[in-house]
Amino acid sequence: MDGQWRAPGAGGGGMSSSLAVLDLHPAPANMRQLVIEGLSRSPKQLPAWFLYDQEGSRLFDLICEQPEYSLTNTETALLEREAPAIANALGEGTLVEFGAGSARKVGPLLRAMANPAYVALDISADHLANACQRLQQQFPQVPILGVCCDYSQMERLPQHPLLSGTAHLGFFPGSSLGNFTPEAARTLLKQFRHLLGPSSQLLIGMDQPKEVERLEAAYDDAAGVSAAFARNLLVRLNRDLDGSFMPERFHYRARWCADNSHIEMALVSRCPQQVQVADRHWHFAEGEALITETSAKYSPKAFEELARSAGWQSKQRWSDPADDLSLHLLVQAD
Ligand code: AVI
Repeated sequence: MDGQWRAPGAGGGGMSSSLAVLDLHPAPANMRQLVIEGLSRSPKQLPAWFLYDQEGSRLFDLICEQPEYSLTNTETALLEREAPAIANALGEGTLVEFGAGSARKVGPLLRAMANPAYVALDISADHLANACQRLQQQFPQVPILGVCCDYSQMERLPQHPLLSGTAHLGFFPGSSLGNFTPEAARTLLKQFRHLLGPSSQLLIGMDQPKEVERLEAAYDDAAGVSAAFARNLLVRLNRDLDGSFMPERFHYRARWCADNSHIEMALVSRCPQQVQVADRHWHFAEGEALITETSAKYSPKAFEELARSAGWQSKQRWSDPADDLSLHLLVQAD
């Protein structure tokens, strides 16, 4: 393994010896190629992760504070309320969070579990170091490892004392699986199963279908933050791939597609226009959509079926009082 161990903030003093960050140097994605592929499709669609440059991440945090977008607050409250029961069902072991980001959801579990250890996997080295340091200050007794990696491409979890001889307890909150197509979601669930290994468990947060008005408002809030989040994609393409998008020539649309049980978010061209990006010219007809993201909602039954098709079996489920979303605890099916 060509990873590099370092204590984050080395030289800054005050770091606990139970915190380490391992940088596996994930290969940078070929954005140009992905844009060419995405804009050649019909309808045009780009990978959702393009939305998350620095400004996009800031806007997403702001979306989570909008009254219409209750997912984050509901899941956080559910985790806090049910942490003792979840900890009891999980038993002892190492929590492995996939795409930990700022790791703001794991706190209640670390508080409730007996002798927890925590491993955060994320593709952004900066995010990871900051999140791990903040958590270590909050939980000085918990051994923490940050791993900078692309977990979707990883062959195995790194060899490390926190990951050997302990049960692996996967954690994937935030309904992030909903941003994948069902096929890609199945592939990812299989990858989690492979990485976590036999006898592991996976705790995963999934948003559920609800009234169309509520869903569409959650993804098109009155303050316009969701729209700004989508439009920032064009700003990013202009900056990173020498694009010529004029964001004001697109309007934002979020609509529920019942057939796919997903919200589709798109920027819709206000007029016929020609745009240059990734060294090519692209035509947009008036009313033509560029899909920026989809967000699938799974009923408990639909999610359990998806999980089963990826080799996971449902063990327990916790839900908020309105039954808007679920935390599913899965165990390996064989
Ligand atoms: C990250 N993910 C679960 C969000 C969602 O609800 O699908 C992304 C998002 N995009 C716009 N609003 C929220």
